Parts: sequence; structure tokens; C-alpha cells
Amino acid sequence: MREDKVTYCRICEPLCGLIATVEDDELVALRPDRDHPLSKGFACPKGIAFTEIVNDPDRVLHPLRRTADGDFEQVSWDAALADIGERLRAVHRRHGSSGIGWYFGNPATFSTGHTIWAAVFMALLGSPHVYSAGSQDVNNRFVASHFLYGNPVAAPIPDINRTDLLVVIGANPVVSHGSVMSSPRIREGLNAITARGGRVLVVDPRRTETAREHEWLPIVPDTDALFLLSLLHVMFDEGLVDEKRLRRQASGVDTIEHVVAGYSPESMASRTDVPAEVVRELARSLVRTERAAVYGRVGTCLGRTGTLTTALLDTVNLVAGNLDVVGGAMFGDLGIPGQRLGVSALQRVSGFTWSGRRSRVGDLPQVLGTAPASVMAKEIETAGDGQLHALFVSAGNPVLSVPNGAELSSALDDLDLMVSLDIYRNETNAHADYILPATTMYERGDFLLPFQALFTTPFKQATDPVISPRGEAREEWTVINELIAALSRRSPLVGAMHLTNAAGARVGRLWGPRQLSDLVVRLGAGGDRFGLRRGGLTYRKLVRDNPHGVVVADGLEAGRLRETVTYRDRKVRLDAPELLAELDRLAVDDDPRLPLRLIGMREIRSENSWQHNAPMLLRGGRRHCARMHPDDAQERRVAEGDLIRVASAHGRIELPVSLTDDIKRGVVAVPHGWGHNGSGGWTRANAAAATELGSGGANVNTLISSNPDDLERLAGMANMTGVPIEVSLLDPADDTDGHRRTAASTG
Ligand SMILES: Nc1nc2c(c(=O)[nH]1)N[C@H]1C(S)=C(S)[C@@H](COP(=O)(O)OP(=O)(O)OC[C@H]3O[C@@H](n4cnc5c(=O)[nH]c(N)nc54)[C@H](O)[C@@H]3O)O[C@H]1N2
Ligand SMILES: Nc1nc2c(c(=O)[nH]1)N[C@H]1C(S)=C(S)[C@@H](COP(=O)(O)OP(=O)(O)OC[C@H]3O[C@@H](n4cnc5c(=O)[nH]c(N)nc54)[C@H](O)[C@@H]3O)O[C@H]1N2
Ligand code: SF4
Ligand SMILES: [Mo]
Repeated sequence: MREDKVTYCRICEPLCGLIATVEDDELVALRPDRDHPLSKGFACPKGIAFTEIVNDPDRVLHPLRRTADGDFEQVSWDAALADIGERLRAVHRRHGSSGIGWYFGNPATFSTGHTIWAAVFMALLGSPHVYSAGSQDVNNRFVASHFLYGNPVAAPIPDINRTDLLVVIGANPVVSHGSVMSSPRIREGLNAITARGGRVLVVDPRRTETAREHEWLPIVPDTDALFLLSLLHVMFDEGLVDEKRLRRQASGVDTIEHVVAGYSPESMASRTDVPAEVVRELARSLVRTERAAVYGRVGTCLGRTGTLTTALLDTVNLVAGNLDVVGGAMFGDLGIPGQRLGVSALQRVSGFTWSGRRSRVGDLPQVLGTAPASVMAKEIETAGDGQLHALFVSAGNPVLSVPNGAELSSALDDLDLMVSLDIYRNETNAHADYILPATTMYERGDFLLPFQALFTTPFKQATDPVISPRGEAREEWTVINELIAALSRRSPLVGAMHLTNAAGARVGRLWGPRQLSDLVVRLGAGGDRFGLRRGGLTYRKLVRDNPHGVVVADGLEAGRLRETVTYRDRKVRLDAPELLAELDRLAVDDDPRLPLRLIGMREIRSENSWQHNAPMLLRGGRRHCARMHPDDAQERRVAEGDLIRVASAHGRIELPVSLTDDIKRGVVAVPHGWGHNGSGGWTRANAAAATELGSGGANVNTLISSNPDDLERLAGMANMTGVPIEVSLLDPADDTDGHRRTAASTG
């Protein structure tokens, strides 16, 4: 029987509506859902190609156990879980809870059960070894919010549907589809700004796909903090600030005014390469345009001072009068009464905030209960109390996604136990003792819980699974319940959770993500408040009566600041000494041997490291390559398509180069997520993407430092942008692997 089922995509943040065609419980095709109120028939190639991932012959469909010769053999779930439980208890007996760790990767965020169960399990266990992709992504956002608002989960999002001036700094929404902001059809959303007479200005070292459609303001990588400080300088210097309003909303105004006095655009221009007059003009526009916002993302997070930079983004919005107003940067929320009290209480009881603990290696602060993933390898290798001995990796590929994958690869081999929950074999779980097969998004139901506060148009959608789990795949949260059972006698809190689970199972009401989501739906905006609001939503009603989703408000609500801030005076705090101390890090001393600067870039048909096995996404002979300016290339006698060596102080990689005027001189862009070296199970398409250097491209994070001293101090962020590098033509003479230099075209 052939049937169309309404669902939504959970690869990236717009969460576009899709229609799944299912025949005899097989996923046959995915297409955009024209009746989705926000994505209205839009989906990108990754969303459509997901049929190939669900049905990929390379998918892991059964539990796999490592064999003596380093390969994997199929085992039963019972055998796998029994052995894992046994070995986990042994590690716990010898080393306690702090011997056990968890890394969860990006796709975990898109599964309510997965994220929450993993976080709760590790919190109950009380292990300090919880890691995530966040320290390579967004943890600085949480820490900036912690200092500014006393509320780590408050994240202002640009009100793009109503703004007339949007400054996009270090984000490329036309390719990424928007991040820390759920806004389906974002490309159109941006074009609508200019269509109504507004402006979109993209501040980026590369003329990105977004910049090409709007105005481009090139900037030297990792100088955004200086640029933002100089914007603030102008606002105060030229008397543009509504001081009365600002002092009503914020504390520490005098301090910040004093600080920015030292950052005039004239004195910063030599660092940022942004002309002073451009900064002055922009500062005036940001203040005088009634609906204006600055928005920053990954490019502003991965520099040396990501937390400070993000705090300055919000400060620019605040000082210009653009925070918490329509068309500015606004706060979304769950629409649940008493949220602020909830956040305060959670912070008090759980240490689930900034620096509740510090890492054993590197003494770096935890962020929302997670430690910097860059130190994971050293936490495994450094002997002593608290050494990491057993590691779970779920929906992650840190060998490619965190700095210094080689160091991590060899550390993983020294663990007593490593277990991966994934849909594929990848470069990371090549080192696992067990790989446990997870369901894909279409084999599980879900609700947009983690993204509720991030929609530019508040929105709710829930979906049932569209097919049953392939092979023996299981949902992560159910596997985590098994781990809870395995450790129930060793840790009292884990034991309590196990008893609760067991009691629920006995009466046939096991508490799961669906129940949790139902709670949030019912208490939140548009919810039925458990009968108090007639006709309100429940999870069931969402799935059954509103499969395409429900817009619960026309737009974000202004005037939320006092509810968002948890400080007693309800004012944004601009002068946290920890933030101000970061200003010292803005000074640099350049190494003349590494004159170029590395930046990252995302590609429309890649999702981090894990969609390079879908034939639809690799069409046209795609391959991994660096982008650099023709003048920089010429100076190094490098030509289009040449193989180059990129070297930093920490490592070197080799890959083809493509020359383009669409990048600032002195800057080289290399996409991450490549470097498939054959140890993963991504066989077919990696081979198709083969270059003269072998298949699968190069791992750019070989160039990035995992040393604690090189990490950003407040959130432990990896420093992945603005990294000093040099490029040279790959000399066939010192090419030990016998590769030939070619002028093959790149795509
Ligand atoms: N197609 C596709 N979409 C994705 C992903 C993907 O891999 N592929 N990944 C998803 C994920 S996990 C995330 S977190 C989001 C990220 O979403 P975005 O942040 O929008 O995506 P990026 O392409 O990383 O954009 C970062 C931009 O910052 C610029 N940049 C780099 N360094 C600097 C700097 O120092 N200063 C300034 N001003 N700019 C700088 C880069 O040139 C780049 O254009 O995208 C998501 N969407
Ligand atoms: N140089 C550089 N490095 C970066 C970045 C950068 O911009 N530049 N970006 C960083 C960012 S923003 C991110 S988010 C990280 C991503 O880093 P990671 O999350 O560590 O890596 P991914 O490549 O997203 O790998 C995701 C894994 O999850 C698996 N998977 C997919 N769906 C599911 C599922 O439903 N369940 C389970 N159990 N597994 C699943 C995939 O098969 C894959 O193995 O990379 C970071 N690394
Ligand atoms: S933009 Fe593409 S990958 Fe992202 S949610 Fe939409 S369809 Fe999925
Ligand atoms: Mo990310």
C-alpha cells in the first residue's frame, strides 16, 4: 500500500515540512510539504536526499561488536547490552562515575528523547565527562547570556520578518538555512527585507552565497569583537544613545562607555580592514533605523573570544535600542508561565549553568553541564583521579569535528570501553567496542521541543514515525534506559530513575519523550493547560488534527527583557569582570611565517561530516577543496585546481584549491566534515569523491589546536576561525604517497 504521510525534516534548524511517501512500511520518497504554514513547499537537497540515507546499504542496522582483528561482527542486542552493562559496572567499581563519559553530536539536538535522556542520565550519574558539539558551535552563546541576563538559555533572535536593517555577521543563512534561529524559507525572508526597502549587510571574510544576494562588508577573520566595539564607540561618541532607556534596561553602562572609548573605528581599521566611515555610518543606521538588528553565528563563535564577541553583538543591539523590540533582536520562549523562576531554580540546584564545575584537564568551565570536547582526548590520556575510561558517543563524529582528530583517534583506542550509537560507521566509531544502531528521524515521532524558543514565527509541530525502525535500530532514549538499569545498583540517583522507569513499565506507562513533549505542548503557548484552556493543543491533537503544524502567534512578543533577565534588578549586566577580562585577548602577535588566516565554510549539499554517502548529494563529481584569492595564489605560484599544502602551527593537510575573487585577500576557506579516510563505513560515495590524494578529502581540524591554552577561556570554545596558516604548492618531490600534481577542475 502506498501512502503519503505528513512529517518534518530534522537535519537543520528550519525543520521544513515534508511529505513522506511510504509503501509497505518502506520510505520511498520525500518531498516538500506545500501545506506547511512556514516552509510552504520548500525543502533543500539534503532534506529530499534523506530517503537515500534511511535506505542506505551502508547503514548500521544491527548491533556490532569489535573483533580481535579490528573489524566488526553482528551480535544480538541482548548480548551487546549485557556485555556493555558488565564492563560499565566494572569501570564504575574501579573509577566511580567520573570514569564514564558521553559525547553527543549535532543530530542529537534534533531528537527530544535523545538529548534529554542523555543529559539526565549523565547528570544523575554525576560525571564531569559530558561533551557535545556545542564547544565547537554555540556554547559561547549560552555563556554570554549567562553573564548578560543571568539566564544561559536566553538567546535573542533577529526578527527578520519585520526588520528593515539586518546585519549578518559570520553566518551564511542562504547555505546553512539559519542557525540559533528557526526560520523556514530564510532566503526569501532576507530578500523580503530588501523588497520592502530595507537593507541586509553581510559582514564576512568571504563573499558568501548570502553576501552575493545582498551587501558585502569584508572583514579580517576574528576581528569582529573589535568591529563591534568600534560600533559601540561611535554610538556613545556621537551621542546617539538613548541613555535614559539604556540605564533603565542595563547596569554597567558607565563601564562599557569607558571601555569602548578606546576603540574608535579609526584606530581599529588597520586590524579589521573595515573603513572607519563605514563603521560610523552603520552605527548611525543601527540607531536611527527603527527596526534593525545585528545577528551573528558560527563565524563569531569560533574565534579566540567567542563569548565576548557574542556578548558584544547583544550589547550593540541593546545600546542601539534594538533589543527586545519588534524588528530587532527578540526573545522567544516556551510560553510556559514561571519559566524564569524555573531557570533560576534549576541553576541553583543543579550547577547546570556556567562553571558549575571546571575541567580536570585545562581548568576550563563547564557550560550547561558540558565540558569542552577539545580536551576529551587528554582526559582519556591523563592518568589520575577522574580519568575518563568509558565513553559513549551518540550521533557524533568528533574525530572529524573537534580539533586534532589524530590525537582523539589514538586516545579512543586506550579506553576500557567505547560505545557508539549511530546510524553509520564513521571515523570515530571505527574505534568503538560496540556500535549500536539508532533509528533515523523518520523511524521515531517527535515534537520541536528544543527549538520552541527559536522560531521567528512561533510554531508547533509534532509527527509520528513514518516507518518502523529499520533492521534492529532503536531510539537512543530507550537504549539509555537500559544503561540506567545496568548502573542502577551502583549509583543511588540512577537507581531512583530506574525504579521510576520500572514502575512506569509495570503499569504500561513508561515515561518517554512523548509524555514530556505533551507536557510542554499543553503548558506552552496555544496549549490546553490541562483543560483550563478549551480547544487548546495537546501532543495528540497536534499529530492528529494539525499534522502540518500550527502557528501559535504572528510574531515574537516585544517587552520580554525583564522576564528574561534573572538578576534581581532585572537589568542586563554589561560589566561582568569575566567578560571585560577577555578584552586583553584581543591583542595579537603575528607570526610572519603564517601570514594567511583560515576560515570555515558550509556547503549546500553537505551536513557536517555525515551526508557524503548519499549519491544525490554528490552528483557532478563534487570534491573537497580550499578556496583562496587569485592574488594570494599567484604569490605562491599556485594555480586553479592545484594540490596545495595548508600548514598551521598545529598540523598540515593537503587538498586541491579553487581560486575565487569572492574571498578577502589573506584568507583561505576550507569546509569541515571531510577527511573520510576509509575507516568509516561510508564506502560508496566517498570513493566517488576521490581525489588524487585518496578518497574523502582532508580533515581541516588537523590544523586546529586542542591544547587547553588555545581554547577560548569562558566557554572552552575551539578556535577554528582566524587561525594563522600558510599555503604552499604541494611539491611532488616531497609527496611521499606518490600523488601527482594535477590541474583537474574542482566543483
Ligand atoms: N548545508 C548545510 N547547512 C548546515 C550545516 C551544514 O553542514 N551544511 N550545518 C548546520 C550547523 S551544525 C550549524 S551550527 C549551522 C551554522 O550556520 P551558519 O553559522 O550560518 O553557517 P556557516 O556557513 O558556518 O557560516 C559561518 C560564516 O562565518 C564566516 N566567518 C568565518 N570566520 C569569520 C570571522 O572571523 N568573522 C566573520 N564576520 N565571519 C566569519 C564564514 O565565512 C561563513 O560564511 O548550519 C547548519 N546548517
Ligand atoms: N573546522 C570546523 N569544525 C567544525 C565546525 C566548523 O564550522 N568548522 N562546526 C562545528 C559544528 S557547528 C558542529 S554542530 C559539529 C558537528 O559535529 P558532530 O556532531 O560530532 O559530527 P557530525 O558530522 O554532525 O556527525 C553526526 C553523526 O551522527 C550520526 N547520526 C545522524 N542522525 C542520527 C540519529 O538520528 N541518531 C544517531 N544516533 N546518530 C545519527 C551520523 O551518522 C554521524 O555519524 O562540527 C563542528 N566542527
Ligand atoms: S533546510 Fe533542508 S536539511 Fe534543513 S530542515 Fe529544511 S529540508 Fe531539512
Ligand atoms: Mo552546529
